[in-house]
Amino acid sequence: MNSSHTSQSSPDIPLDRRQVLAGSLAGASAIALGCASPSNPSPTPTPTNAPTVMTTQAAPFTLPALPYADTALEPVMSAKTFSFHYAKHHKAYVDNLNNLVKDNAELSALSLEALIKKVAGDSTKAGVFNNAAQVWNHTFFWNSMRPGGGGAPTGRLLEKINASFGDYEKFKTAFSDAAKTQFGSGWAWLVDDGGKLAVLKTGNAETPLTQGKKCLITLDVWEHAYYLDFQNRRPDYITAFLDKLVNWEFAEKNLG
Ligand code: MN3
Repeated sequence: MNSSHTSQSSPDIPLDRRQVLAGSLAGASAIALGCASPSNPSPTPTPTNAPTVMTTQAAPFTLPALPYADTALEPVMSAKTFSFHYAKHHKAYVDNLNNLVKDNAELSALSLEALIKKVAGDSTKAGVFNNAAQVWNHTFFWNSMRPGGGGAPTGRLLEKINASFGDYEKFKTAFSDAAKTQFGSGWAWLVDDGGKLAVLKTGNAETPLTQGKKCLITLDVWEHAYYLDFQNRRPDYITAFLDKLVNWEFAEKNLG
């Protein structure tokens, strides 16, 4: 645990570094949750709430490559955290989801986003919803950060934040409060709600996708997201996200 701030990569990380780098070079617009191959090209994407992450691919879903190397966010978020949070937690949601829908022709024909919306609120499909939404939320979260990120945005996004919250500092306070006060596991979000930006928090796997809101940025506040690097200090993790990691270019793309 005391090696979590080292910049050295751990030998036990089950990631193909070349694949991760390829994902980084390809850029966020090429991130796919499906299983595109040269012989099975992706269909033309249709507009979604999150066009830079989502595709129209149906099951079986694959774990998308990280948009940067697993060491790229050190020392704030360590490769060791990625070795668990991405390579084990995120992967498990993908595997669980594929197992849950593989014998259901209707559900396995849907894109991830359509699947999430289809089963939301259906108590008989809670397992499908939880795993599908966690696949989507985590992919969105990796893209909500970048090396050298953080600080106030500029341009159109800053204007929208100022118009919606008063100024950037008031936004930071609102976002931090939501992330701190989400009791137990969940997520903090910046969303576009009909042209006005808002901060939300959701529990467990819940996502603003199902509320018809356009997601701009998210922060995972499950303990597995920060315990290796920050132990119990969730407020320090939130501050580090906002000051050093948040990817405002991704948020601006999501504004559309
Ligand atoms: Mn997580």
